[in-house]
Formats: sequence, C-alpha cells, structure tokens
Amino acid sequence: MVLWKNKTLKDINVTAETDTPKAPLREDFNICPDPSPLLVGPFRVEFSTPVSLVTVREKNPHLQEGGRYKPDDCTALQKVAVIIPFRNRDEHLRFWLHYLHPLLQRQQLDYGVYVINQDGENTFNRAKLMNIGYTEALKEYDYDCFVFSDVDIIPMDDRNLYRCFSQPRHLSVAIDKFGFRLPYKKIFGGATSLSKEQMLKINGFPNNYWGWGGEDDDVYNRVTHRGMTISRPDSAVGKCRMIRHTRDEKNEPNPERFERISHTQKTMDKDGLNSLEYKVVTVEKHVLFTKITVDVGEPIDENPQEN
Ligand SMILES: [Mn+2]
Repeated sequence: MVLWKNKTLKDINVTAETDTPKAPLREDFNICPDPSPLLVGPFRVEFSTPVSLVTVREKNPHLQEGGRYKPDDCTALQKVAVIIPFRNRDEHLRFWLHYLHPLLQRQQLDYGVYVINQDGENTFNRAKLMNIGYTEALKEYDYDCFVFSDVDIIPMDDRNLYRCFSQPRHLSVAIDKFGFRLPYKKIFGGATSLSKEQMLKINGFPNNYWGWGGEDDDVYNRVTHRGMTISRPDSAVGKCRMIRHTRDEKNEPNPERFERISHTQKTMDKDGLNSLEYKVVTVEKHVLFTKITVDVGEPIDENPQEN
C-alpha cells in the first residue's frame, strides 16, 4: 500500500495493463469451434417443389431483421456479408434462402444477406452490384468477409465454408451444369469469397462490364496481379447445383469482354471501389434479407468520336 501512496488511479491502471498478463478480451471467450459441430456434410438439393418465403421464415426463427444472424452460444469466427447481385429472380431467391440460411447457421457464422437489386431496365452490371453490396454492407456492420453469390448457385455440402481464407476463395467449384468439374482452371465466377483486406488489395471489382461475361475473369486477373492465388474446396465438398434458366433480357453477352480482360493490369487501379458511383433507390429490411435497390447508371462511351 505504501508503495502506491503517490500514484494516481491512472498510473495504477497503466501498471496493471503492462505488468500483468494480458487478459483475453471478452469476445475471445468461447470462440465457435472449427469445424462447426453442426455440419451435416452433403445434403439433397432439388428445385422441383417451389418454396414459399413463409415456410423459410418459419424454418429460420432465429433470424434478425434484414437477414442477420449470429450464434447465441459462441462467438463466430468471421463476420460475413453475403452479397447477391440481383434482378427479377424472385423464384431463384426463394430457393437460395431456403437452402443457404440453414447452411450459414450450421456453419455458425455471424452473417447478413444483402440482395443488391439493379433498378430499371438497362443492361445488367453484376460486378458493379457486388461493389455496391460490399460498400453498403460495411456501412451497417463491421464485416470482415464478403461472400459474393449468384442467386442460382446452391452448394450441396455444408463443409463448403461460406467464409474467407488466406487467399480469395472460389466456392462454386463443381457445378452440376459443368459435370461437377471446373470448366476452366481460372474460373472465378458463381460464388466466391474475399476478405475486406483482399477486396481492398484488388480495388474491388470492375464497374464497366455491362452484360454477361468477363467480369469474373477480370477479378481473377486482379487477384493474380496482386500476387494472390485462388483457394478452392475439393470437388466433392465443392459440389453445387445451378438453377436452370433462360438467358435474362438485358444481359446479353458483352462483346467488349475479351478486349477488357486483356487490360486488367492497366485499368484495375483506376476502376473499382475507388471510382464507384451509384444511387440507392430503396432499402427494404425483410426478415430473410436486406434488399437494396440501386441505380447503377448505364454504359458511358469511353471513346466518343470527335466530330
Ligand atoms: Mn445463371
């Protein structure tokens, strides 16, 4: 007691912090086990019976408004925002929610589901919608991982972890449509995950791929140009089904895609998260998801003819 006579309360606190072993933060207690004990492995996925949102809500009673969930008995390993670029695919979204909510909960993730809906009838821009999802989700919560999934990709095994890894992750590696194998080695479409750090390293995704194709290959190029590699589950764990559909209107194959993906290295620093412009039209908080409708603009003529 005598030794401490001249110390202020502040000094004592400092001493306590530096001299005693660092106590774990409260959040460090009871981290969820890895792997989650709730995983079941492969499960059946079929699209012949339509599902209703009422049923999906009933089967997922622990969701918070906006499609949010966190385990109540342990601290999740990662905080994951699941981003779905979207337009006019309500039937597919119902299947996606039906299969993915239970899977994400079995994986014991602290997660939120964000449907990024392109407003209007202009040509679809998948990668820009994903940039917007990343940006908007971060305004709501301190997410450290981002899963980007097409609305029609459903994993068939919950050991396919919808979270982030030391390298950007390709999740949809064995799709039924492609005979349960990679159609080409550099494919990085369908469903992927990138940590916040990995997203910042590549300046996010390109904003100027309008229509179908190429934007996923541009992202692959971004990843490799920054010295990263693609991580993947094995082809058994990575089995997925794709919901069959006809090609969407206003999502025609983009004729510029081959030209664009040959210049990723030159364009990636100026086109991406740092050049993203859009307008939020509406934000809807549903129980099963947050739906953000956005105006992404339309293609600009980058080489206007002088007259
Ligand atoms: Mn599709």
